[in-house]
Amino acid sequence: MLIKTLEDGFVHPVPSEITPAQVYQNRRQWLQQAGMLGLAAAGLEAQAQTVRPGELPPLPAKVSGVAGAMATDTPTPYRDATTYNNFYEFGTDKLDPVRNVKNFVTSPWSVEIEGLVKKPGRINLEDLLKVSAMEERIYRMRCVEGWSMVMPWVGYSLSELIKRVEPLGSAKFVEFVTLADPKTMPYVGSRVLSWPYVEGLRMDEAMHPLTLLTFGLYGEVLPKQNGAPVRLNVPWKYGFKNAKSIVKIRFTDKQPATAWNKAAANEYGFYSNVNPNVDHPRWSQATERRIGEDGLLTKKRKTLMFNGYEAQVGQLYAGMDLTKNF
Ligand SMILES: Nc1nc2c(c(=O)[nH]1)N[C@H]1C(S)=C(S)[C@@H](COP(=O)(O)O)O[C@H]1N2
Ligand SMILES: [Mo]
Repeated sequence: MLIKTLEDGFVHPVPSEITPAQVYQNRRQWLQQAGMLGLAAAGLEAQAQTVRPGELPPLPAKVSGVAGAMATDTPTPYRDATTYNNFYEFGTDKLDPVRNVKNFVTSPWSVEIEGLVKKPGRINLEDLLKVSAMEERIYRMRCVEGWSMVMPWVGYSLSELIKRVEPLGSAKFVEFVTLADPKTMPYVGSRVLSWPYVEGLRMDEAMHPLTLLTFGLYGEVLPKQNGAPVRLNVPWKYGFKNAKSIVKIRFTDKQPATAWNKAAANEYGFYSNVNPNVDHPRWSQATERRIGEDGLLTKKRKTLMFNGYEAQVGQLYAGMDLTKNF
């Protein structure tokens, strides 16, 4: 296994880092076998908790039953998943978030529900965690920059929360507003993006069972650099749709103005569905480099339509011209 250390940026072998990912992989195989044999859910959960990295508080979850939610790809090693990050509030280098999150305060936390909804209001994180049972999901994640990861998230379908707050019939889109605190996020105020970082989904995308409101990674609460304490994960879209550290969810009748679309509308559309046939104006989107697999001789992978989730989400875009609605 090749690991980039924070200090020197060099890539060297760190054999001790192999273990968590391998153990995790074995655990998943065990879970699949146990599942096929019909073993008790309690036993599965007990097993699930034994192999978390142990760096953060545990967030127990059952294996998701949602169609497509458990990719069989090998999860990206914990170390890579928690050090190679995009979180521009903490800097634009991949290693900046993990270096700079020290003063980021993620507790107490609450999320404001706003706009075209019957039950607006502020929900404390503790209550948000209880809206639905936690599920483990293994998602392929594809960054618009051309790399991908496989992430074992913990959370529940966003639709569970949406049903709870009862959107009005006039609500057509959901907007996600994230924290922008210049005191604890050193790059808020920099001119790379306009802050706060905002993302959005069409209502049917937000209601799709694969759209995950995420609280954990690798069986533990989210590390700060991965968007603690609550973020979004929409696995068939480019990574930038997955707003981190959400503070507001707003229901609207207008397509939200999103951070990357505002920054460069010709490069980042509202939909941002993973599509190997629609190139970014400055580079191809046909292939990807999977983080953790990057040896000198490792071939790039072919990027799949809707990141491999076409069977589950293709019908959401039936009849749309995806070269125009990119
Ligand atoms: N608030 C906020 N959310 C964000 C970003 C960001 O800069 N700020 N970057 C996005 C991008 S480009 C990606 S690829 C993913 C990365 O998530 P990860 O670091 O957990 O892999 O977060 C997304 N969510
Ligand atoms: Mo990204």
